[in-house]
Amino acid sequence: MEEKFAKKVVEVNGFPHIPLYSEEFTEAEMLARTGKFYSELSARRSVRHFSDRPVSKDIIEQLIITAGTAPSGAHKQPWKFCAISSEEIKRQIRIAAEEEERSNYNSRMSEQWLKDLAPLGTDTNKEFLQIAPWIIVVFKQVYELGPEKDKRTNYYVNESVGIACGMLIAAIHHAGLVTLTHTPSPMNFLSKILERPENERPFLLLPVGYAAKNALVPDLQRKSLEKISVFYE
Ligand code: IYR
Repeated sequence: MEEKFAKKVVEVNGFPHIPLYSEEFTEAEMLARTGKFYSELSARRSVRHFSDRPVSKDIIEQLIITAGTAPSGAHKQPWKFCAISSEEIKRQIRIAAEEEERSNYNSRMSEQWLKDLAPLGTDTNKEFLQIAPWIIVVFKQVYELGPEKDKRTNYYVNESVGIACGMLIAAIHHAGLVTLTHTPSPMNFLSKILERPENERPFLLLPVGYAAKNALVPDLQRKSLEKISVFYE
């Protein structure tokens, strides 16, 4: 077993490389695995009703480190995950998010937008921000700060952080927990409350926890394979 994971470092173009470790499956195994994975992820739902049941920091750490395995432009890993269980900080976030949402729902959002959201039952009340045991706020690092405070470029930041968030959401679901992609807009208040440096901008806010007992979710349908794909064979 040990040898399988032993790192044999070789140089390619002057940079260290290691042999790829990857598992191979038979066609039958692959079909079973992809089907099971689809079935697991297709059970994921955005949930707005949380239980206040605690989730350990160990779990949140594993979820974040999983998200951190995402690919990123030039491997710059331009993300920062702020995990908040402090009641006081959650309270501040809720108050500020609800204030922005009041402007959104009462004036910034178009009639059409409000109509599109109606089936989801969203409104300006964001009590889940206080009920969920954790809030993860994902920041994108628009540039990197070097040791002399020099600015170093990051690449494909939105794509990279978006992928990491997708992986985080999948990991949360896999853990048996629920989340919701909440995007109060504008989100600058999060930088202030969490005292983030100038190179970090809020990207996505995810309350994380157990679903409330008897939580209801909208009866949504997902687009079929035929609708979402085109094959060129
Ligand atoms: N940010 C608002 C509105 C909202 C917008 C979309 I697009 C959604 O899919 C859901 C909500 C809110 O969180 O209520």
